[in-house]
Amino acid sequence: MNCRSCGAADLKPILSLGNMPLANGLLNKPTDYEDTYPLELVFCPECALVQITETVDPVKLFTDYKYYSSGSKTMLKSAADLVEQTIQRKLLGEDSLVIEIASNDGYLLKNYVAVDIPVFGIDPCMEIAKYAKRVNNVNTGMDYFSLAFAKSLNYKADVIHANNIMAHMGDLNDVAEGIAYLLKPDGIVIIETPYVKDMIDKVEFDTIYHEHLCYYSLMSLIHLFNRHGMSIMDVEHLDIHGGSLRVTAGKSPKIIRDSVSDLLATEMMTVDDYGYYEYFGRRVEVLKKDLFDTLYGLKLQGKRISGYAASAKGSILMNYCGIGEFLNYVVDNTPAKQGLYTPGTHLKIYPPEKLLEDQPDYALILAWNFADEIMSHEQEYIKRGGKFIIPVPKVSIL
Ligand code: JHZ
Repeated sequence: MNCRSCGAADLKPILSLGNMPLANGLLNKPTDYEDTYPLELVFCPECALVQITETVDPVKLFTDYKYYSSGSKTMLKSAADLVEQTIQRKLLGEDSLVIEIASNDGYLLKNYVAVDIPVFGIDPCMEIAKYAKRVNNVNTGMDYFSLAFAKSLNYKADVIHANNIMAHMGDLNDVAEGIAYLLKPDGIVIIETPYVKDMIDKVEFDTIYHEHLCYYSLMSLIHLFNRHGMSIMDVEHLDIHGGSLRVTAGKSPKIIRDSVSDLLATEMMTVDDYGYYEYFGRRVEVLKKDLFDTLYGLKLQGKRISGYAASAKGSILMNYCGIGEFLNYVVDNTPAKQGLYTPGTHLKIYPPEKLLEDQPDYALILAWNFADEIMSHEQEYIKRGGKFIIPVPKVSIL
């Protein structure tokens, strides 16, 4: 295959996770049939984009999607803070327009709606888009974003948000061109995406799944956006989702902040160098063995273990590490996921209340990115002697 961004042919292998089920492919019954697909991570030496080779049809991935961003207080706060900053930065008001690509349940745009700034969300998942309209009063178009979609709208945006969606895009150049088309001349696009350097440094291998086609560095984003007449004006490194970049780009920015050159300097000889990825596979193997041995040891002692969070990353972690048989069930606060079964491992998903009812000895946090938030509202479980296991970046028991 050729690079999804620059088209170069000579992509270098980084890691193979073998054949994996779809990470959000929750099952109605434990006996339901499910497909698996290869999960191979590669690196483009030309533009530094890390990507997977397999492209699963987005219709299979997103038609029955059950991820609601509002499930995390951390996400809600981060979105509210970003909106507040953006309103001040662009002096937005009733005559402005804010568009969000993959607006999910409206968790971000609702903050603009609350202060009467016009918004338009775009999201292909019908149930979630309906929820955004019904619950958060966010006007949402049910579709995949593309240049053609951008051209079908007869307005332009002051601000475009694209949080946790660039990773999911197969045709990056079409999406970037669509963004450039949809921006007013002085409009800005604000993108948040998991940072590949955090993924490698913190062994976050379970964030590799078929939905995530691309794993970005600042450098790879610069290559992409420059190709479509946009420049990155500033960048922030956030803790969210295990480490993310928040970049702001525009068509003719007057100022490029030092944050861009500063972060770029730290990326030289790391994310742009194939050698940087050389030991990733071995570090993943070490983590897999540690996690397996830890859980196996606990089972030998007769301990009961549950999973906490039916996350996409949890699916990959459980399947790749072969630990599903050690867990009795998984709890998750998303009503749409409760009662279903985890992909590959077929564990039943219960509401979080099950943890106190059942009081397992250990709960493995499968959304380790929200470990603090999860533990903060499970203090009673801890008081009664329950312990949490955090698998990434290294196995720890708290
Ligand atoms: P979470 C998601 O991946 C989906 P996932 C997506 N593909 C993406 O790009 C990345 O994020 C960045 C539950 N939960 O966010 C809710 C509790 O039960 O880590 C969710 O099901 N109690 C768009 O799925 C799951 O955990 C809680 O207190 O790997 C979180 O999944 C909290 C905070 C969450 O990402």
